[in-house]
Amino acid sequence: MTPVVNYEVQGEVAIITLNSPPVNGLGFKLRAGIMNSYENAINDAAVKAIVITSAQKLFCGGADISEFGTEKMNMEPVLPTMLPVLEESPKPIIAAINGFALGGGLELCLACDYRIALPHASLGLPEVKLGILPGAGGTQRLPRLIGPQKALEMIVSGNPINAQTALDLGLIDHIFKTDDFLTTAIEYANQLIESKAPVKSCADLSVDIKDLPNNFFTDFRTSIARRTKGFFAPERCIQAVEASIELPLAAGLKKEIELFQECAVTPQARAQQHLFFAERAAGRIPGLDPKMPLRDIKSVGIIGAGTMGGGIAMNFANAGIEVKLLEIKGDALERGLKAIRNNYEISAKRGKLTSEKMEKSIGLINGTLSYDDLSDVDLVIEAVFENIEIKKSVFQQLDKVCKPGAILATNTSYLDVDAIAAVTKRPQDVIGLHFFSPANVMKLLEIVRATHTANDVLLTVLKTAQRIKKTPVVSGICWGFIGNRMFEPYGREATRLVLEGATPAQVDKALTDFGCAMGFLSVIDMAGIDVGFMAREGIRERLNHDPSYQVLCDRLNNLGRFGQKTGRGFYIYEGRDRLEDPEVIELSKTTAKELNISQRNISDEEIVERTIYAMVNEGARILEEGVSYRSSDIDLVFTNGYGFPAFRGGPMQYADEVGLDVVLAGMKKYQSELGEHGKNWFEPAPLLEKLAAQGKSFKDYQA
Ligand code: T1G
Repeated sequence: MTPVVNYEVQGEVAIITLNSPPVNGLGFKLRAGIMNSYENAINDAAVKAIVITSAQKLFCGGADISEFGTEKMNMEPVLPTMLPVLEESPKPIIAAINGFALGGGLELCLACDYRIALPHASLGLPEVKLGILPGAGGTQRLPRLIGPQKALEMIVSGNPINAQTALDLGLIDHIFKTDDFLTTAIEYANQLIESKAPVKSCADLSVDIKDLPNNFFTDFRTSIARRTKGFFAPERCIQAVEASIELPLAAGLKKEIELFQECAVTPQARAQQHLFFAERAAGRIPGLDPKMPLRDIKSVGIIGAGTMGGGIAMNFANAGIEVKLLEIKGDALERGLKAIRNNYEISAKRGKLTSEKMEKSIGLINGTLSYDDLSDVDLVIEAVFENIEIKKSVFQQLDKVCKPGAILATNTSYLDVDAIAAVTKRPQDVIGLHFFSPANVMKLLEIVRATHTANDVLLTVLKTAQRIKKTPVVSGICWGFIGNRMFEPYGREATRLVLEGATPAQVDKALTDFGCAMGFLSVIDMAGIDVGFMAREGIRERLNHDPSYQVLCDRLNNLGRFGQKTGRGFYIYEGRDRLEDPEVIELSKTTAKELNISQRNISDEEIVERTIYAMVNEGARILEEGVSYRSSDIDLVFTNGYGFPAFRGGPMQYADEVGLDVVLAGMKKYQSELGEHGKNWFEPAPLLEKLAAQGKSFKDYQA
């Protein structure tokens, strides 16, 4: 068993090398190994300086998140105990940062006397993204080193800074361009010894507030209010940094631990840590060897230069991949290319990318009107009108012109990928790549594994999804795949509640108060009531027994009220204003009367329960059918593609937190209390019943 820490002495320098793959997570063993090595160095009279470095490709990924919630996390030496000991070392300690130094990994560096880095190193305190805050001195030491403004921005955003920025801020002492970082670090340590460089401690520093604007913290809170709405940890981060100004280090560290513990026990922290591991689990496909040879994707063809096709093209160009964008009409192609340039110019104006990067990306996207130009591409993505016949004819064309081994993907959001594959002679090369609009912004990519999709095709597109910085989630074949299939019952309940007497604004506010980015009725107005109507065409026979199913949407559609695009849907749109529409409320009243549905006052709690439980119940069916490999995949779909609050971890995580017994009881309550509607739609999924009876959670379920 290789030790997680190597210790050696070269001359007067002790070297402590972290060696705990994959990321030097500061679990109990590594923490104990560091402190044992430190004791050796302190007790060795020959040692005059200590270098801490890493044998991994990065320096340290922080505390071991997999220890959270276990007793190992509190087994001494814990970071808040050990770092002050290092900070008070009588011998200078040098942190040699060879890559990422994140969370506790950066806090370890802050407790050292000197910090040196390679040019590509990256330093950050991402704890807030896990629903917590730096709990080992980061909120106290960082402001002392780089000032409260920069420190607060780093801590509340959770985003890392590069080595040059760290040098400019005074967070590190030197950047070394070297192929032999260890030798360089030892030489640097010897120089410190020769020059009798002093040991340093943050305890001797106070936070420099001479340039701090008067209302800095109040203004900072206002500036982050929108993007941190509903999150618990950001406010505690601010309080911790305020403490760094008001309190001496030791007292500030105590305050930091109190605030850390306040965050650590919240459902939000569990939710965000759940999503952290979910992102990494999504790439693991049961039964597939991740080391299988993949197809080489050097160029991509995209069919359709509309909003989706253009957005998809930008993803690949941004990753440096050549794109051929095909349209059948010249003017449509021109419009598409113009829209792409316009999108880039908007981003450049916002400072999100340089003009040279913009030109480079645009230069990688070339338009064409001929399928023949796609004969050499490695991957084609069809993004034409959502009509199965049109898609079939496109795939027949692609089957003729594309080279053997090219991957043929459809961007359909709910049509049958097997039916599309069946018109080609190469169903093994066909897959679904469901991008979410706007495709160049939304992170979610639903990968639809069709019945005959080859394993290497699946793994190749998973890898490619990571290259274009998407969050890929694999779905099996069913109507609506994972997202839209679960979004349908959620939307059914939202519109049904309007029939039963809630106003669209009340339904939407209940959902945004729950944490959703937008309420369903606002979403459907934005996406287009006509789009939803067309999508439901594919499941009409399943809905016929329920005359009230989405009847309001159908009627608005037939009235030509498609939503934002026509200025009226569930709401009236005047400029940027979204206004309640008395005509819709009247329409719901008359429709309810027609259908013998009695209207009543409805609580926000009922709105949330009926919409979210209906979604969760469908998710249970999806798991049971094997359409999704794991509940955390479903959570990634909704937190990355549908505006479900990340601080709740996704619908399945939320249900696990509430308790499946509570969700089941809710389903049964509505099943019995809502008459015909309840009987039609609140039948609990067998898996929900089974897991609830076993006292288990969706997280426990493996297909
Ligand atoms: N703990 C446990 N496992 C971790 C981990 C961590 N900190 N970081 C990564 N892993 C696992 C990950 O799940 C995956 O496992 C494998 O390592 C490779 O990860 C006191 C309390 C470091 C930039 O938030 O940002 O310090 O899937 O695929 O792309 O204040 O991992 O192979 O089984 O992401 O090279 C704060 C989180 C902790 C950093 C490397 N630190 N990690 O990226 O590899 S809280 C973080 C990352 C804390 C202190 C507090 C990235 C990375 P598997 P990967 P990568």
